[in-house]
Amino acid sequence: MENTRKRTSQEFIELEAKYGAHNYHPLPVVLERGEGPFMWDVEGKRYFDFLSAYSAVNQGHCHPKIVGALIDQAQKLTLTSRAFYNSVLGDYEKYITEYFGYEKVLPMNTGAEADETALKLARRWGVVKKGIPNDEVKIICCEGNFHGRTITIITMSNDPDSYANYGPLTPGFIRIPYNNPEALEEVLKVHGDTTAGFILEPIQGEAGVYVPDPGYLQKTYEICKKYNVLFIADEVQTGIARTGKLLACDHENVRPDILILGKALSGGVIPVSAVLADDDIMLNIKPGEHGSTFGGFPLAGRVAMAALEVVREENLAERATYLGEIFRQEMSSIKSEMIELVRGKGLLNAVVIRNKPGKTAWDVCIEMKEHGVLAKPTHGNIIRFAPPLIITEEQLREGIELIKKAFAKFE
Ligand code: IF1
Repeated sequence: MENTRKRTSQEFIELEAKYGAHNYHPLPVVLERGEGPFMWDVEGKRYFDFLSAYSAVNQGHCHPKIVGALIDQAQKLTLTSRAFYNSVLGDYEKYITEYFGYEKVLPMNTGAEADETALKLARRWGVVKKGIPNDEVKIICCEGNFHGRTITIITMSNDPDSYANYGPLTPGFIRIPYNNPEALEEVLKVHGDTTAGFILEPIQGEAGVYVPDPGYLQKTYEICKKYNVLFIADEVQTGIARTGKLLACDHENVRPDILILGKALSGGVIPVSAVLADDDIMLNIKPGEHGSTFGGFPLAGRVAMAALEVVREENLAERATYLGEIFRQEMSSIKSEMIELVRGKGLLNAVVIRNKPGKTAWDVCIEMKEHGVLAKPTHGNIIRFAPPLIITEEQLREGIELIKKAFAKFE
């Protein structure tokens, strides 16, 4: 092993370039410690984390209660597989189903696995309960969606970066415009009899924090009920208090037939995802017909219960609402020709950048990094801002001042 000389950021970046797949283009910063709303790089520089690992770190980095649950369980029993029972899963299943108000939960690990599980549950319900011929089952999805990176999930995408050149995709999907209830009704008039579900993000994250018009969730939910189609909400990114309510669907009092959770379900400590539904949907999958080695393992159960307790104990939804108002107000006050608009809900916000010749959203993110704030562009000209929900008002205002200084560099 090399001597104990501290390696530089550049050395870590070169290591990844040499030995790691090149499936990302990260901002040139190498982080080694996180606490609350902050991360520190290997040179010891502190940053405000305004991405929160795409809303996985809502409870803040290394939350002591969540890490404590992890450490405690890790010293007892980490994994049994579902071949056997364990002393954590039942308590976790009771806790999370009561927490969100559903009869059953199917525990998985990543968001993509939870989305895949939701699609299987919907298709299985469509065949078994709605009587749709197996090869004709359809799922309706939305333009601009992001639900993960598996072959079936990228089939739903209309972003070539997600789906192009991966060979034949999965049949059975119809894509409609987002934020357009009429488009859903039109498709269901034709395909309603063979459609099992409608899957959507209540706010489209990757698309650039696209907040639909008020009433969109309620109207599409009602259309789904009219045609006996399951309303499937992917709250992997918008859930767990991020938008100012426990779930983004709560803003319109819509109760999804299938609820998909991930990311902050574990506070960013280990991958934990979950699909919630009632018996009529959940019990169509029989023993041995779906699963995962780690799905619902004891570590996940303890970590997720701690992460959900933090959401309540620290009033994260209320904080997201109050602090989000401040963020949008302050960002909208910046006089910069690069800022086209500011949009969002709770602490899930985005700034649409008007690129200048030779100056793009990426350059703004690099400048923000220099000023001690980390965020990353999506789709080239949109910067998503999603700090941990535990950030204090004072810290948020300090971070906003740094963001303002970064934008000032382009005037
Ligand atoms: C990457 C995007 C965000 C998600 C929603 C399911 C998943 C995600 C609404 C899948 C995951 C992550 C994936 C990560 C970057 C990030 C992302 F840019 F890719 F699109 F957040 F917007 N549903 N989103 O946002 O969950 O399997 O990742 O646990 O792939 O680069 P996962």
